[in-house]
Amino acid sequence: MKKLLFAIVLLGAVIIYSCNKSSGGSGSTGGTTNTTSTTYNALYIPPTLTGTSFNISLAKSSKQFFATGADTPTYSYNGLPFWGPTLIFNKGDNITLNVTNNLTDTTTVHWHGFHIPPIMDGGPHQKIAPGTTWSPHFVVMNSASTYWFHPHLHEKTYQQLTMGAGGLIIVRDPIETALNLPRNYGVDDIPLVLTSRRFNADNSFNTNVNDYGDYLLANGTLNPQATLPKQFVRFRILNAEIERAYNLGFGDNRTFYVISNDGGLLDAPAPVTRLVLGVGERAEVLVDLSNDAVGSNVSFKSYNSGQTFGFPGGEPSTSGALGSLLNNTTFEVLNINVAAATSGAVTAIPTKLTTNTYLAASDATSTIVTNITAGQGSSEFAFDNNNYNYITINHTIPLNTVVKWTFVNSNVFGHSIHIHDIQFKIVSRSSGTIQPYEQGWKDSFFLHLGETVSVVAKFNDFADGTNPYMYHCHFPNHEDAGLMGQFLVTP
Ligand SMILES: [Cu+2]
Repeated sequence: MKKLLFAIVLLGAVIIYSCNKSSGGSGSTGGTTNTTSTTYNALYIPPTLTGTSFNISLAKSSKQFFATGADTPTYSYNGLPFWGPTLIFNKGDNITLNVTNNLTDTTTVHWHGFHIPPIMDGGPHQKIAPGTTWSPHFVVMNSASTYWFHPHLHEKTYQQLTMGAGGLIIVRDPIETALNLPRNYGVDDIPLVLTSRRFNADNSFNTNVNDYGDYLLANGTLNPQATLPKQFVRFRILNAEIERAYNLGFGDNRTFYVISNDGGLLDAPAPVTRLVLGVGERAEVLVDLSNDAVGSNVSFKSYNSGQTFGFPGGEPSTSGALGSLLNNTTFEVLNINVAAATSGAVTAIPTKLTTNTYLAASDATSTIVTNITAGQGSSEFAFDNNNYNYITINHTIPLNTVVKWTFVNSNVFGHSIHIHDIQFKIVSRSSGTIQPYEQGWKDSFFLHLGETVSVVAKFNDFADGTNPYMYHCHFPNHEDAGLMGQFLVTP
C-alpha cells in the first residue's frame, strides 16, 4: 500500500513537472503524463555579507524559474534574482544596517527574532519611503541561531514578500562556535528557505491573495537538488511561506537531529523523524549522510498529506485561493546528491549543546490573554475583535515584567503567532505535550485550530513609551487583513 501511494505521489510529481514545463506553470492540470524524471536545478545558495555595517537595497529584479518562457518579475535585495543575501552577525557587535528602498512603493524591513529597541525593529511604523535610506543600529544581543529579515509594512507585507523580498540572518556566538558542528556555509551548513508560488501564464507571480503557491521553491529554486558531503550536514530551515506549514522528514524515515530553533541552541540535540515548521519558524537540523554511498540520492520531503483540518496546506483542493497543487500531498523539498566527505568533516554530534535557563509559568507576574476572533468588516480574523490599526496600543507592559501570554484559537483555522522584541518559552499546549524540539527559545509558534497555547517571556532592556512592538499572525495575508496588535514596553 505504501509503495502504491509512493508511486502515485511520484506520478503526481511527474505530472506537475510536465505541466510546469508545458504551460510555464500556469497551474493547468491538463498536462499529459510522461516518463521523464524530474530535472533538478542546483539549489541556489544566497551570498553572505559580514562585518558590522551592512548595505542592503530593495529593488525590482527578475529571475528565470522555468527552462523556457519569460523571466519572472521579482523584488530582491542587492540585485539578487529572488531572496536576499544572508547577513552574518556576531553576538555583541554593534551593527548598522543601511536599508535603501529603490522601489516606487514604501517598505519596511523587520529583523525577525531580534531583541532590539522598537524604533530599530522595522515594523509597520518604521517606514522607508521610495528613494530613501533607513539606518537602524543595535547591539546584537541574540544567541547564535538562524533569523531573518523581511518587509513588514501593514497591508503590503503579502505583496512584497510574495515578490521575493526577504533574507536570512545567521548569528554566531562563542558557545556555538566552541561546538564541533558543521559551519562551512554552502558546503555542510546549508540555508534552506522554503516557500511556494503560483505563477500566471506569462510566468509572473500570481499576487492575488492566494494562501498557497503551486510550486515549491527552496532558496528560490524550483525542483532543487544539492550535492552534499558524506558526513553530518546542517540545514538552517526557514518556513517563509504564506500559510503552508511543513511536516518535514526524509524519504527513508531516517532520524535527524534538531539542534536549534528560533532563538538559540537547544540543551541537547532532539532526535526526530518528522518536524513541523509553521510560517516564520526556523530550525537548525543535522542529518547524517556518512552511511550513504557517493552518488546516491536522499530525498528530503514534506509529508503534508492526510493532515487534519486547520493544518495549512492540508486542504484537498488543487486550485483557487485555498487550493494548491501541493496541498494534501507529500512533496520533495530537496533532493540530496551524496558526494565524498570533505576534510574536517563532522562525523559525530555533540550530546550536549548548551545550558538554557528557561522561564516557567510560575515566573510570570502578569498575564495577557489574546483570543483569535472574527474581525471587523471583511476581515476574517482579528485579535479580540479588533482589526489592527496604527494608533491603538493593545497592551502596555512595564519594563522587566515577566508575562504569561496565552493565545486562544477557537476560530476557523490554524495560525502562526509571532511576538516581536523577545524570545519566549512555550509553557503549555492544550492539544498535547510540547515537543522536545519546541523546548528552546522561540519567537514564533504554530497555533492549531481549537488550541490554547501559553508562552512566558521577560520584557527587558528596551522601554519606550511611544514606539510599539507588534504581535501578529505571520501569515502575511492574515496580518495585512488585521490579525495584528501592538504593545508598548514602558519605563
Ligand atoms: Cu493567521
